[in-house]
Amino acid sequence: MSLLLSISGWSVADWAERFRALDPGRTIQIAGEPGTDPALAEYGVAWKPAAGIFTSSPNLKAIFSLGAGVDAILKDSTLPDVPVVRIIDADLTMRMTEWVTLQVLLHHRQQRRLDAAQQRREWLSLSQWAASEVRVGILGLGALGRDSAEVLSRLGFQVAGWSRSPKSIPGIESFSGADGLRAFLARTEILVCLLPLTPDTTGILNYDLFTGLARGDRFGAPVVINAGRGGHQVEADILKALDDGTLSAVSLDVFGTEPLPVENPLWGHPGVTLSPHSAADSEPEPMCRNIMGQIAAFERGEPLRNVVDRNAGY
Ligand code: NDP
Ligand code: OXD
Repeated sequence: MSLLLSISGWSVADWAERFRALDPGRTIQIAGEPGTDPALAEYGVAWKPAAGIFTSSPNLKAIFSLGAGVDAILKDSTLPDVPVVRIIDADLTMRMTEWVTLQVLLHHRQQRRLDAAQQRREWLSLSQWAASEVRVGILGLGALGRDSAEVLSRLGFQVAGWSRSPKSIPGIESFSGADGLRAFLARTEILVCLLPLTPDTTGILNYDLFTGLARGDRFGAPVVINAGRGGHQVEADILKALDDGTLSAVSLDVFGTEPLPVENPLWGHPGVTLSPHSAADSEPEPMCRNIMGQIAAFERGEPLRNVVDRNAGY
């Protein structure tokens, strides 16, 4: 009854400690450490795992992602044919909803203009429009997109979402599929991306898409907010769109290369608000509880929940 942890970018020792504390009877192994025997592993636990890491584990029953996004796991062509389970957890969802709400309000309340005025010690009186006048559109109405949509709707924004399949969520206008994208964009002033990274969504935040967004007089030009994955955005197109006025501002949490290299022009662009892939951190305590709870249920004979569709890529 062993877990094999393959985690990069975060402290694997901290995660191992949490898992051990929750289930002292279980063997918790760290991939690549001396003495680790991958053949013992029954469950894999992964965040940006090393390619091929689970190929020497013939007894593997499932792989648990430590995040909501599984793109870094699924890109391993040697991944064994076992269920891949992603995180859906109230703690993670609330963190993302906080970040999305923060960014929408930052642009809606023109906070960056006020920050600049403060630097100049200028008492800047701006006229402020109501949330009910602003149309927010969310790409991806899954576990995260839906919660953000509902909270923004409660704040009074006109909210719509775009997903693969149509949704029926009170107060949220639903658009779906390739056919629904243009109409969704045409009514959207603030665009939020909470899509998974798949072959279908790679590069979706590009210049052509930006030109399809609604141009009201409130923001001067549309705003784009991305907390999905860096692979969704074409960074050169974002810079071009900011510079020629196609977009007025962007908030980005994710990047093609992370950490974002110091020489990347996004760092210093006045239209860009950045955070370091921290919109919704996977907090070890609730995530480990979630995974150990799933394993306990699975070992009682219950089905695994939140299993990824490997063909769809999410
Ligand atoms: P879900 O799988 O619950 O939801 C994904 C949504 O995207 C669904 O509504 C799905 O449609 C839609 N979708 C997928 N592919 C397409 C497509 N081709 N066209 C239209 N809609 C599509 O994912 P989560 O909400 O849990 O997470 C979303 C992403 O957020 C993660 O994959 C990850 O990349 C990112 N993330 C980022 C974090 C950060 O800190 N920056 C933290 C956590 C997650 P349908 O409902 O019809 O299936
Ligand atoms: C996730 C992330 O996918 O933190 O959970 O990016």
